[in-house]
Amino acid sequence: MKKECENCQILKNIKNYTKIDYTIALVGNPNVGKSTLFNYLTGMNVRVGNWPGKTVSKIEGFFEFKTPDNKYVFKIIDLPGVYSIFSFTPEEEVTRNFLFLGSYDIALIVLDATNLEKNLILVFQTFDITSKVILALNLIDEAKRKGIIIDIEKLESKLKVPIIPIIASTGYNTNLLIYKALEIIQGKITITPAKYTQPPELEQIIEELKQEILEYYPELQNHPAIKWIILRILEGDKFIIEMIRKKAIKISSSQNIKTKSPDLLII
Ligand SMILES: Nc1nc2c(ncn2[C@@H]2O[C@H](COP(=O)(O)OP(=O)(O)OP(=O)(O)O)[C@@H](O)[C@H]2O)c(=O)[nH]1
Ligand SMILES: [Mg+2]
Repeated sequence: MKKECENCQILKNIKNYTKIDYTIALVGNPNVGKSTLFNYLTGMNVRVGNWPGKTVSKIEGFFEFKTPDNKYVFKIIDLPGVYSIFSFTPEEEVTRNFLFLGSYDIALIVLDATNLEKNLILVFQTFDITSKVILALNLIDEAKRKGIIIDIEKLESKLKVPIIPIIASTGYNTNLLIYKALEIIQGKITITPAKYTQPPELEQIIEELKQEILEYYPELQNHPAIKWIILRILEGDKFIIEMIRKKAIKISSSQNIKTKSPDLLII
């Protein structure tokens, strides 16, 4: 088991800060404890409850994280819970648009340890959009009560992203979670999230379409989410198609792994 940063500290209810150092986007299926984690970190009191679909728009909060050498002000954004980011529902649209176009330094995906498999679609979809990700395996107290054992190291080696077991309702291991997130943001850990492949026929279609699109829109050449963009085009996603037509898709700060620059997106 990984050790917490013993001298690190989360300070909630912060009032006086002059600048925000980093932004975390909270992503996950409905009812996995995103708002519970948000409330624990920020000291706020947004709606939580044991039914899905409580958070319907994005909510911002702030906290400070003290390490032995420094202190950082974090903005954290609680996004609506979604099973996927195809943009079929208003919640999916909010979460998808923020993940793809918004300005954040890391996507923190909250997983339900009692229902892991159901969470993985969203995990892989998020990996397609950004490589700055960390996974929080929440509800491990419930999983233990139900006799569910998860081999975290094996799951980490498959997904190729750090996974931190937490209990959002008590704050257990949240120090370590934020410490690891900070290491990823600051490039101290480089991660390359696992990618899934489509059946070969579809992969070929994706590649052909990609070449065709790049001919007209060469600015998309190095876009890290290019495959995700192509899949959205294949689905007939009007919003994405319109953005490509307007040449409005640029690489946003969360997708730019090497440098921390302002959001480059212009709509
Ligand atoms: N036992 C236990 N319960 C938790 C934990 N984290 C959250 N919960 C409970 O799980 C339920 C759902 O939590 P929320 O924080 O509302 O979940 P959410 O992901 O924000 O849900 P939506 O906004 O609907 O997407 C609540 O009843 C919480 O009290 C945990 O670590 N352990
Ligand atoms: Mg919520």
